[in-house]
Amino acid sequence: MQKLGVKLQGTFALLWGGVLRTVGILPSWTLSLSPLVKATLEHYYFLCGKTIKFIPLQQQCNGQEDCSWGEDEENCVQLVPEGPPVGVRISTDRATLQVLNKETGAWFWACHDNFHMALAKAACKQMGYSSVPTFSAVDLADTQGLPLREVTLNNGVLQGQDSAKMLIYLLSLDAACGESVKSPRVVGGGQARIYAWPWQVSLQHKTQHLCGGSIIDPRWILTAAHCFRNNQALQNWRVKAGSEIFSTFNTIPVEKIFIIDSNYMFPKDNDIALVKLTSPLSISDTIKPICLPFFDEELPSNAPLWVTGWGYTQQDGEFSRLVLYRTELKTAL
Ligand SMILES: [Ca+2]
Repeated sequence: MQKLGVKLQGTFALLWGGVLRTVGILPSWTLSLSPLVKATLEHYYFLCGKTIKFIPLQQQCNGQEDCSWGEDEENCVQLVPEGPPVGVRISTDRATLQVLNKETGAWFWACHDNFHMALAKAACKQMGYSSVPTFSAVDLADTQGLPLREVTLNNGVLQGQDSAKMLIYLLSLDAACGESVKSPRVVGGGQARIYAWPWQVSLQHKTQHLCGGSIIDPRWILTAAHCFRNNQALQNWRVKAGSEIFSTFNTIPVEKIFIIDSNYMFPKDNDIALVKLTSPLSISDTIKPICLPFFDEELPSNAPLWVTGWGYTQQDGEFSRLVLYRTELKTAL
């Protein structure tokens, strides 16, 4: 293995020198390499583009800038420190809006009085939604001990002011989720159809299936942080949606990957990652978003739980392929 590394270094240095003499322009050298040589180099080395310097591939995304300009750390999994909570949230109880008083840390219901579209858009933007919301008033029989307050806008952030009015508004986000064209789903374990689980995607690393993921938006996939434990370079990842059978055809490159905890070597509470795609998925019968739970969502006792994932199967002892499976669990609440 070590001999191969030494030999490659000599090979690319020789090629590099020859190309430099041939084209005379440093950035053009890669165009002159044969695909085989280029693929071989990329298998062992990372090219610092601005200084035309090779570094061992293991030094890409290792947390240290080994290229003079830090290119080796640019397209990697990004750590997003856990920050303060978003100042608005929607209760699962008829999708009513709550706003956080950041000074006291207490939540209050948003009152419908003087509420307008700019406030609704600001609330959605704070929660990460860009679509245009709709809203209306609704009587709230049970305020669960939270006060009602009119809300105003301050630098794009909703804030409350004292109010004795008793109307609350209902916010409706036009984000269809959790719907499949094949329902109800078959009870028990077995091979799953993508029509029944259209949010299921395959995360592929160097064309190998490594993890499953769920579509939460045409540009975003929810998955586990530990999938990227040893695979932090973005260019090696692609996402396949809309198929229950493993395929590397028509996969989508990854633009960014976010994790919220650097200590994700092993699955734990914060084992969550968000993957942003370079281009949006086309929503169809086989590609649809899953629903995220509301902050106060509680599963009823004995609610069915489903787990879907990819695994190999063998048919007639000859043919092996990676297919989507599902199995049913039971809550123990
Ligand atoms: Ca590095």
